[in-house]
Amino acid sequence: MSLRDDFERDGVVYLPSVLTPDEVAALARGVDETIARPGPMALDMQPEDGSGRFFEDFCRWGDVDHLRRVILGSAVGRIAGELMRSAEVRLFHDHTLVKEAGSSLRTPWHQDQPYYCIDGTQTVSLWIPLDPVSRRATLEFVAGSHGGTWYMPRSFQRNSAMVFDEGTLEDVPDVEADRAAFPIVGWEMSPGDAVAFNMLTLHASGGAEGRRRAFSIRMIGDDVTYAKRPHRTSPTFEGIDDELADGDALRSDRLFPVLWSRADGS
Ligand SMILES: O=C(O)CCC(=O)C(=O)O
Repeated sequence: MSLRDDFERDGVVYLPSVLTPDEVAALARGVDETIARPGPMALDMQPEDGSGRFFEDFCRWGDVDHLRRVILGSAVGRIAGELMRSAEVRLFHDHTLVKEAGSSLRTPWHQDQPYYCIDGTQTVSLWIPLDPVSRRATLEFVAGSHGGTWYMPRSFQRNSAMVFDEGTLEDVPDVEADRAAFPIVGWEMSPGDAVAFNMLTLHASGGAEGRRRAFSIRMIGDDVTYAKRPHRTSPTFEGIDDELADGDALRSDRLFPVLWSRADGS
């Protein structure tokens, strides 16, 4: 079995040492800069028990040089192209996710694609920790859950329906209540390792032990198209409707730059 077969079957694979030490250091500097200078979509969640906060920011590749350098210059585009069997790979967006040491905030079970303005099957997200992550605190997945069902996207803070009207999609199953009933996978990880997963694969993570900085690079392949949704997506893309109509391929070099193509890369 190849890694690509595993990715297609399980919707997730573990990839050790995807980034070089220099790239890990650059991403860490980029994440520090992002926290110091949050963007318009940044969220800062403080748990009620006063433990460490959970900081998130989206789409910072355009103005944080260290992030852009790694996204455009590392192996991530080629890896995505091979996993998705895509002739071309575009960046969809980046997502910074930092849990401070001791944070009790769990990331609830969810799929990513229902939060987004895209349809299609050639999707992959690389979640890359910049600090060591134990098996207990790591990102976990329900293997094979990318097979077709779309679950309702909900706000992590308020649990309210997002993007689609309440009641139009079924709710995420209560995986935590019956973990033994689901094929849950997850890996202890070192800085610069990645888990690569389809944007429909159910995933979640525990709170943080030490400080846990992670960076997700989300990439799309040939069959992905723009999908207008009834409500605001997360993230949003400024000016997208001036460039793309519902159903168009995401061919905007301004918003979604090409990271790799088979002709260049093979
Ligand atoms: O870092 C986390 O806790 C969650 C990550 C996640 O859900 C994602 O990258 O899609």
